Amino acid sequence: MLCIRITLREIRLPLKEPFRISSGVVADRRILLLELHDADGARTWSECVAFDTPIYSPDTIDTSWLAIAEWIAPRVLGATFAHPRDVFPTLERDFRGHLMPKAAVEMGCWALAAEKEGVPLARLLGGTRDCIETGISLGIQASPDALVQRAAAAVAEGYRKVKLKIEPGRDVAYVRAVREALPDAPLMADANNAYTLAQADVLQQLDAFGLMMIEQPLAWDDLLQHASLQKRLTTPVCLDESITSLDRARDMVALGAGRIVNIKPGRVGGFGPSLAIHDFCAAHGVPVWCGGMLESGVGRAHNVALASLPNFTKPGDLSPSARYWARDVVDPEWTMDAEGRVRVPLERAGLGVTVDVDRIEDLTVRCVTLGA
Ligand code: OSB
Ligand code: MG
Repeated sequence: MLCIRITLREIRLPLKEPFRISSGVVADRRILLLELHDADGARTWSECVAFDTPIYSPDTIDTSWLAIAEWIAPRVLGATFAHPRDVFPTLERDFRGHLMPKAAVEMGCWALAAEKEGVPLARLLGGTRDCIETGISLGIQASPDALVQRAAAAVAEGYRKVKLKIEPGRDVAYVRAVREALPDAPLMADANNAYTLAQADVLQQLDAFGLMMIEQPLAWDDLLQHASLQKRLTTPVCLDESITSLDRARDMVALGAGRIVNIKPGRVGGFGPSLAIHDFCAAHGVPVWCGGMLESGVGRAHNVALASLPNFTKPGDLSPSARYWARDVVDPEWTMDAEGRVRVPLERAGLGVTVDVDRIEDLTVRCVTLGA
């Protein structure tokens, strides 16, 4: 695998409606896309999933742009890797942090290798499924009634898991209202770090609602306090932000800090670390599922490929394109069937969808080409 050129592009893609989590709002999505080329004319795309402010992790669009241009791309461009799994160790050895830009380059290298070898990305990663159950993530709403409406519509559409974003003051009453309206629905909650251990009593009240899991209730980089919390809850804790590497997944299991892992490849530095976490969790009986970062169709292609691996046993946050965008940047757009499943595209090599380069050109606000 030899990548000789990477074009960085920032596009603006307005969300159909703003998405609110406990730490902030995403409205006009600024998206960093990468186009990667090898020496033989193969090319493909990847997406850096950082937001424009550090409301989720320390990475942002602008720090990621800098990190790729200054440090990450120079390590990869013109360097021969026997296998794309060798890219992450090189980046990890030389640079601290900047996991999302590392992931964007590393995942692009996997997709480039898939193109070159003529295999679907999902198969190069070791995926075995041909369709994946889909969950929806519902942002914080203005009232419990508004949330009930959204959740009921999602269940009617076929979604197999409904995730309710919560924060202090918009938690127990909101979740109770949804549970009363939808007694049998597969529900979960995601707090994006909005609580402290001192508020464990509120989280304990959520045990009454039969949630599949509660995602990242405490600090974004914490494991120890989550372990204390998990001991006090019957609902499984699922970690998202805190799992930034295989080591953190090992620590989670060793400490009992959670029982389920949300794997977002962008958060852990790419597919290599994602596969390692997937395999470790499988060996320890810990289910995983694929989270989302309000990606364009390019990032979704990478997530769908990863989620086709066997231990992704819970529905992924893989909503269809039309939920977020008036029009996506891939053809065909991502869709979901009436049973809430997204199909893994296995007919074609690489991403399995066509990237609409003309549309991306129209949406581009900044562009630079690195390499030959
Ligand atoms: O914690 O999973 C999260 C969106 C923004 C920030 C954090 C999260 C999310 C989501 C979106 O849940 C899931 C999706 O892309 O559909
Ligand atoms: Mg989350």
